[in-house]
Amino acid sequence: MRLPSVNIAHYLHSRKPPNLHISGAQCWNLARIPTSRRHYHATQPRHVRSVHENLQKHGILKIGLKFPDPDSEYLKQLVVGLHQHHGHQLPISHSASRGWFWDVRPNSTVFQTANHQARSETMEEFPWHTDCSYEDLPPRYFALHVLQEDQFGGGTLSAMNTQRLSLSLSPATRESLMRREYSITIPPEFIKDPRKQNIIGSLMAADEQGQLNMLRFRRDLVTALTERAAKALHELEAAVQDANAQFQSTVHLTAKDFPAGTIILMDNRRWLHARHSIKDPNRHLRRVRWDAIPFDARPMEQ
Ligand SMILES: O=C(O)CCC(=O)C(=O)O
Ligand SMILES: [Fe+2]
Repeated sequence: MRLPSVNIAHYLHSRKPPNLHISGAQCWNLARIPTSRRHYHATQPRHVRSVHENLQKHGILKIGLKFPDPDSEYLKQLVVGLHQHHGHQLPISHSASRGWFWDVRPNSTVFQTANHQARSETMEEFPWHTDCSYEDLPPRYFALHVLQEDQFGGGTLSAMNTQRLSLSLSPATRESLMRREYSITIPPEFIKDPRKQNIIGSLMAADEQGQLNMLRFRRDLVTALTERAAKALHELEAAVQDANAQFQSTVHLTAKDFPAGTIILMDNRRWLHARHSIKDPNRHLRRVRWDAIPFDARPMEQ
């Protein structure tokens, strides 16, 4: 079977009108958008469509803003456009003051949820994961807007394609991962109802085309509830470590590839991501997650 290529679409802004070049594996798709119009293009149906199509096709997309955007206005308008023209559901507001946005930035004193430091407020490494695996309705997409890159070379963001990963698993493991035999603990800072400390569900699901390529995963939160689930989880973990060791299975975005003004958008079910530990306490990303839908609406259970 032909493996999907690792492909990130990359938009750059220049004076030319929007122009999308699709290139082969390992290359960038370049779309040039006028700088003078600032956030205006994020409201243009043609631009929003190309972002939507790239997200559908590749599940990962990189956009370079060539203008300062400290309030992430471009991203806000883009998410509204994806909602208006392509049926993406709007983000759910965080309790924090920034509405849809969450600041991914080291901070040891002021937290965005009352009294709890989220791990995105630390300088720690994040092993391979998808976001909000502990939610009944995990967001289908997320975006990170770099406001200040790590100037000391830390904080590399990596991405791993889940379809490739799934092809490396045995059929029995894939089948086990699709069963609702896993408990996923809700981190304390995200508990909404004190009576609900975990969810029960599957870790893998088929997409709308029936392709078994959707994953939710954050190892430290998952407990297998049966012996076969434990075996499958073990094989999944080993496959993630194997893929991690293979250069062609992952994309690594260093601070150099990911300077201030860059936005990365990802399909949270078709790509796992990881981040290296941060070296620069001033590194600052802004995150938005949207289109929260059930993960395993069509489980294959017996
Ligand atoms: O800091 C990063 O580069 C990624 C952050 C992340 O994965 C998260 O907040 O879930
Ligand atoms: Fe994440």
